[in-house]
Amino acid sequence: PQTPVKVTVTGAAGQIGYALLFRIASGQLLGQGVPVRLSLLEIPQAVKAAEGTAMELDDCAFPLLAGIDISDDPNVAFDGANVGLLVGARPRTKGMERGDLLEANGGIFGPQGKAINDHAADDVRVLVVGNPANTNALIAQAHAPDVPADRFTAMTRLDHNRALSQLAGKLQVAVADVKKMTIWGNHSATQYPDLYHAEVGGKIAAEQVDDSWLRDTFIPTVAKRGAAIIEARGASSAASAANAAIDHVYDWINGTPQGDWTSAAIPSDGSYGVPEGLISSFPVVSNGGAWEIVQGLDIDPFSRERIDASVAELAEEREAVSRLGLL
Ligand code: NAX
Repeated sequence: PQTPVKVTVTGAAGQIGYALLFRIASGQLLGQGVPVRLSLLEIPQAVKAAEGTAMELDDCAFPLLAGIDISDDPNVAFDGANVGLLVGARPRTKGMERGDLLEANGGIFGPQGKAINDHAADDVRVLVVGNPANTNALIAQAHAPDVPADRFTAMTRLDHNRALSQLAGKLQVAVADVKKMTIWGNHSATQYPDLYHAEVGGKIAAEQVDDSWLRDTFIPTVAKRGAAIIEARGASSAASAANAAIDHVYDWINGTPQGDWTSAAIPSDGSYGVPEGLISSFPVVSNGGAWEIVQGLDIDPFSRERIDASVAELAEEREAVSRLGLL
């Protein structure tokens, strides 16, 4: 029998964790037929809640679920991990300065990066969901010098899926008819969802919508969708975030479909003028193991300005965490 793939989920007792774990255990993360062992990392106060979730996972009797471990120690939780889903983070609370937020998260993602470095499996692949996701991924990566840098990624797949859905709704087509969507930059309000390369029915999406819709409705709707969900639901996106995490890892491991690409924040190699090393969102394909940035796209002046603004924000975040000694 196949050795189970070990998937470590941090923040396992949180709301994204609750939406994520059952889908992983059912086989949707790795593919049908691949057994999985779950490792749940929580802070001590939330271990009991994680145990409750584990009881429910047991009660599903998932045929692919080979076991569940729960710990409040990253060194234990990441031991032998093949996939790390870093969901738990310190949220911004009232009156908190940006520096405080970055510092609090440095205290989480630094030690987790080191634990991954010291204990994870050689093929470990990491997706950071917890915000500020791109910069948290950078901090974790900086503490894992023995792990190839490209194994650290951050999630912009939810933004990508939101963009697919908004465009499909506008053009009254199926989501599956939209190809080559791209989110560029930071998972923040400065992100740039790009319709100048997206295609619907083989034609460029930007040519099928008004400029004013693209600029004044589409971009802000995608970028501010998280806030709209909170306003409507009274809680932040959870099931859709979990779904995007599943999509990201599934495609990373199993490959993206021919003739299409997706969006992921991965370490820049300098492509498209994004400074090397920043973990920024790009159009990417996977060959079934590694992400590659789609090359050779022409960037029009409007897109250039938007990409540069979001990348500048990432560069500032990197500066700030570097000054705080978190890299
Ligand atoms: P919750 O507050 O429901 O859950 C977070 C969990 O993390 C809690 O159970 C907490 O105890 C745990 N935690 C905190 N510090 C930890 C540590 N050091 N080690 C292990 N666990 C720890 O938040 P939830 O709604 O699940 O969101 C989790 C994160 O995802 C947040 O940072 C949120 O901002 C971020 N998001 C990112 C998205 C993205 O697209 N990249 C979208 C959804 C979401 O907003």
